[in-house]
Amino acid sequence: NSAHIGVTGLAVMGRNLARNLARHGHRVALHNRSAARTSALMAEFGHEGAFVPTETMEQFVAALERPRRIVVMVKAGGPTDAVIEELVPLLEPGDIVVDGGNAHFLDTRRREAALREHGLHFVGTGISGGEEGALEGPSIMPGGTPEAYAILGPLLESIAAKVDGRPCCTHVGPDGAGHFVKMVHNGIEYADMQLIAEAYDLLRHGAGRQPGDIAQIFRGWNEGRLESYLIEITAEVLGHGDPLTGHPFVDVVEDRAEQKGTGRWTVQTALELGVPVSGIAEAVFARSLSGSAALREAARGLPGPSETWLDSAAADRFAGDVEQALYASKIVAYAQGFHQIQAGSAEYGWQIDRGAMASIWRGGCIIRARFLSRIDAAYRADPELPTLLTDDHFREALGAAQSAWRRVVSTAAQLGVPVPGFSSALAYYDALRADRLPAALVQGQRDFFGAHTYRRTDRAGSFHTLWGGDRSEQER
Ligand code: NBP
Repeated sequence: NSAHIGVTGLAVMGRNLARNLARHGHRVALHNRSAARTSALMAEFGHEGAFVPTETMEQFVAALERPRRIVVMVKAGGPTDAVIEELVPLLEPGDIVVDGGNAHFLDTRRREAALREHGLHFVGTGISGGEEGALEGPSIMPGGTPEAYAILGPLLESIAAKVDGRPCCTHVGPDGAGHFVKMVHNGIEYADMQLIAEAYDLLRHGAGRQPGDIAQIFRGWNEGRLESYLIEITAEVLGHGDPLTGHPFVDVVEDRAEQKGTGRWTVQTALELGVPVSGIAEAVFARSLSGSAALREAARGLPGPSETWLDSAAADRFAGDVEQALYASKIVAYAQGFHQIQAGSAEYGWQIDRGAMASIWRGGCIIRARFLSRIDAAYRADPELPTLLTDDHFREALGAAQSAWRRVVSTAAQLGVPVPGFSSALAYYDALRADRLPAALVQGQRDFFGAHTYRRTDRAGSFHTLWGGDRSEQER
C-alpha cells in the first residue's frame, strides 16, 4: 500500500497540490516540518482521497513506492536546500525530487547537478495558478531529464488544468528550463498587468470614466480578442465597492504596488542574456516608482500640461483606441518574453518548444488567455520564428492597431498620463522595424571618446577614426 507520490511542505500550495493529486486517484504521502499542518490537512480533507500522513522524513520516504516521486513545496531558497539535504541520504538512485517552489533557475541548475551525482533526478518545476490553481488545476512547467518526466509526467498531467482536452503541462527541457520558463511567465504577467493598469488610467484620467463604467468596458473586452483571466479579474476589482466607505475599492487602496521578485529576476536575466524585454522592465520599474514614497511626495507639485482631459466626443472614441493599443502592446510584451525564452534556451542548450509553452499557458496560470492559442499557432507554423511580431496574424493586428496605438501614446503624453508600458512597446515596435537606427551615431560617439572602433556598412573589419588628429580612418 505504498504511496504513488509524496508532498513535503503543506502550506497553501503543497496542501492544495496534495489534495488535487488525491482527488485524481493518486495515493499521496504527506509530510511537513511541523506535524500540525499534516494533521490539520488530514482532519479537514482526509476524506477526499487516499492520504498517508507521516511525521518524520524517514517515515515519509519509507511510505513511497519506487522510484520515489517527492514533491517539495516549501519556501524557496534556504528552506528548499535544507529539505533536499535532509532527503538525499534517505533516497536511492532513480528517485525523483520535484521542486515546485518559485526557485531561481540557476539554483535549480545547481541542485540538479548535485543530485545527479547521487543518481537522483531533480525536477525543478514551475507551477502557476496560485492557491486555487494548485487545487483545481495549475499550469505546470517541469524541467529535468526526459527519463524523470516519463515517470512523473503522467501524474502531473493528470492534475494540471485542461484546455480542449489537453493538459497544461509538458516537459519544458533539461535542468533549470522549467523554472526559467516560469520566471518569464511571471515577467510577462508583470507586463500584462501594467498594460491593463495603464488602460484603466487612461480611461479614468484621460477620458474621465468612473471605475464602474470602466469595469463594463473591460467586461466587453473580455468577450473579444483580449479575453483573459487578467482582464476578467480587472473588471471584478474595478466593479467592487468598498463596504466600509462605499467608495470604489480601487480608490481606497494605497497606490503602491509590491513585488516578490520574479519580475526582477526576469529583467536581471534578460540583461545578462542581452534580450530587450523593455515592457517587463518598465512594469518592474513602474512598481518601484509607485513605491517611492519620498520621491513622489517631493515631486507632487511639478508642473503638468494645461490640458488634462479629453473633450466628451474624443472621450467616447477613446475606449476603442485604448483597446487597440492594449492589444498591440500586449503582442509586444509577449514577443519580448518569448524572445527571452528563445535566448535562454540557446544559452543553456534546452531546446524549448515555444509553441508548447504558449499551449500550456492557455489554462491554469495567471496569464491564461485566448490570445495564447494564436502564439501556439504562430510557432507551429514556424518553429524558428525570430519574433512573434512578424507572424502573419500578429503583423496584421499590429498594422490595424498602429494608428490608434500612436494616438493613445500621444494623447497620454499630451494629457500627462504616464504610460511606460504602451509607449515602450510602441518604441520597440518602431525600433525593430526601422531601416536605420541611431545606434550608428552611438558607435561614432564611442569611437570618439574611447576608440572603441566601429564596423562599416560597406567594408568588412573594425575601424577607428583619428578624431583628435587628422580624422583619417584606420583599420584596427
Ligand atoms: P511558503 O512559501 O509560505 O512556505 C511555507 C512552507 O515551507 C511550510 O510548509 C514550512 O514548514 C516550510 N518550511 C520553511 Br518556511 N522553512 C523550512 C525548513 N527549513 N525546512 C522544512 N520546511 C520549511 O508556502 P507556499 O505559499 O505554500 O509556497 C510554497 C512554494 O510555492 C514557494 O516556493 C512559493 O514561492 C511557491 N509558489 C507559491 C504560490 C502561491 O500562490 N502562494 C504560487 C506558485 C508557487 P512549517 O509549516 O513547518 O513552517
